[in-house]
Amino acid sequence: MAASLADAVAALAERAGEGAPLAGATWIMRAPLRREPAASAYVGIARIPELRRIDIDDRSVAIGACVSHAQLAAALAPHAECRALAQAAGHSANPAIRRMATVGGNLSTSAFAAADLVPALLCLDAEVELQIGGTGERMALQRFLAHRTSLEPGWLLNRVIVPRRPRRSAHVRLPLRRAGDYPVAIVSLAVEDEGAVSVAIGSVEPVARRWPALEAALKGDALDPVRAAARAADHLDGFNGRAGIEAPGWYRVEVLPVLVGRAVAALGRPA
Ligand SMILES: Cc1cc2nc3c(=O)[nH]c(=O)nc-3n(C[C@@H](O)[C@@H](O)[C@H](O)COP(=O)(O)OP(=O)(O)OC[C@H]3O[C@@H](n4cnc5c(N)ncnc54)[C@H](O)[C@@H]3O)c2cc1C
Repeated sequence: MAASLADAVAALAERAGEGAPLAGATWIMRAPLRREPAASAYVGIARIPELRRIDIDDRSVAIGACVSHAQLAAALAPHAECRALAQAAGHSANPAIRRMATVGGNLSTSAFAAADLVPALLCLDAEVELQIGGTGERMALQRFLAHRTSLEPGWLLNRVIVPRRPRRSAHVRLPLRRAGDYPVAIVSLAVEDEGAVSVAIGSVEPVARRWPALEAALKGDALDPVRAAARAADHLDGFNGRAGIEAPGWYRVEVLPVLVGRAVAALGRPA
């Protein structure tokens, strides 16, 4: 169990790619069920004080990688502009998992398409801070998602930075049953006061992503749920839904217009 960030980075470097970080362990503990091999060593990072902090100032919310989903939902409750992220953290999994599961684990698990925090953070234009080969690097979350499987072994995600801007946001997910299921599809949506719209989709394709065609179609729109759903239905062409045990790929794509309508309805009125 590492006591500091420096210790964790050193321990991972020492194992030269044979070791992996262990945070809340809620994903790692199920490796045998997924028939995945365990790493030959794990470096515990959950007790590192700087990875457990949430720092909020006028410009940004900085979230340590080992902040749990439950901690994040509680800390963001008073901050309306981060509502999509608070909802994602507060409605994922179940209460026991939310107490253990961390932000860093959610973003770092490349084989997990249904991660709730990823689309919420994408629609809020989040950036990540990493330790790679002993140096710090900051990059847009979208870029991290594209590169996380090819980073130098031993990398560690330190923090997630969410810029604070006047905006409304919402996170809508569709599980097939009520509790404990991974969502079939996720829509996270943010609307800035001057009309810019961000839409991110999770669980539909192997990796969550923004939906630029719909963002352009909704920009400056008065944002009515029915009209937004119709615009979403006009822009489904670029999606290639993934097949999985909970749902076939075509279904994940077909439910998106309904979820977009629900997300717009969930935004509430402008302040
Ligand atoms: C019953 C159940 C239901 C669930 N439902 C949901 C759900 O509805 N929505 C959802 O989003 N998730 C869900 N999950 C998945 C949940 O495990 C992840 O969301 C969780 O956030 C993973 O975090 P962790 O701290 O437990 O990661 P861990 O299991 O500790 O690690 C996961 C992976 O990330 C790596 N890692 C961890 N931290 C870092 C870091 N800081 N830097 C680099 N790599 C790191 C580890 O090496 C490992 O490869 C569910 C899990 C269970 C067991």
